[in-house]
Amino acid sequence: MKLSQTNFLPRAIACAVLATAAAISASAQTVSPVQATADPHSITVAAPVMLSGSDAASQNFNNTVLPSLTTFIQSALPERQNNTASAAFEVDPNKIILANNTAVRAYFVYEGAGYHNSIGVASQMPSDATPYNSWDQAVAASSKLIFPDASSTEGVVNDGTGVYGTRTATEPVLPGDFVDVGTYAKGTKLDFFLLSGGANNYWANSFSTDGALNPDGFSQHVAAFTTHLFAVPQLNSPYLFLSFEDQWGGGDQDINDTIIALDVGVATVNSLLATPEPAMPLTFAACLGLALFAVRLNKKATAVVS
Ligand SMILES: [Ca+2]
Ligand SMILES: [Ca+2]
Repeated sequence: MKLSQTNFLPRAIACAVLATAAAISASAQTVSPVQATADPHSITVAAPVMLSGSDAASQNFNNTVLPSLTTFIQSALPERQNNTASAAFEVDPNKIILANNTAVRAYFVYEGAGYHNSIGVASQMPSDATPYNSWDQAVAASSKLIFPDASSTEGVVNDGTGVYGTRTATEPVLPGDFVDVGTYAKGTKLDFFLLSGGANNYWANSFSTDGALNPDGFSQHVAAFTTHLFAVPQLNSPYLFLSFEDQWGGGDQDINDTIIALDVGVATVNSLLATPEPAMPLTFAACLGLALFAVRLNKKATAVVS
């Protein structure tokens, strides 16, 4: 009797633990035990940061995207080099307009920054007024913080509070940690912003995907690319990557100080790919076209004169 009781209890506990673990791995997400406490500009926090790999979607992201993405970033967006003309930036981040009603998820991917940056999003319908500037956008009613402190021990600058691969109070995220940002209606335009040093500075500078709103005159604080550019391109992918420059005026212009991945759905990504950002070669081609046109005009004029 006594023996069977002592056997039963540990077995029952073990069964309960196993059942709980099975339930978690099947569906549940796990809230990260380390949440940043920063609240720059008193912006509403979208949702808690969830642990990398704690649901099926994030496991899929970790397995199918993150390894190729990390390799791509290392080769295409090197630290402290001017990446403004990089071919990596294939789509215009100022044109993220949802093709369907969409539950948007953001994954932390990379940081190559000395600052402890915050990342957020504001949303606009076509009828909404355009914000006056990037600060106005960051404090708009629709604005939400996604990663209040996008700093990681796996980043370029480790602040010394933790070893590689750990989450600490001041380096709270690891690659693959994610936030379910919210569900937005079809036609919503998403404007992402970086608050430079936002985790340490309540009145941090805000830099928007809409370059026209940035008060420092540097229009490329946010650039974007997709899985199409990987060594093995992934077609019809729902992922879009935003890469941020955190320094006033552009600084070193490496545009890799914080990098996040967004799951915005295949239709929205394909729509962005259909309207690529005007890249340097296109601009050059346009200039060349104008020059040839001018030469032709000049020839015609010469022909008339002579
Ligand atoms: Ca950097
Ligand atoms: Ca930089």
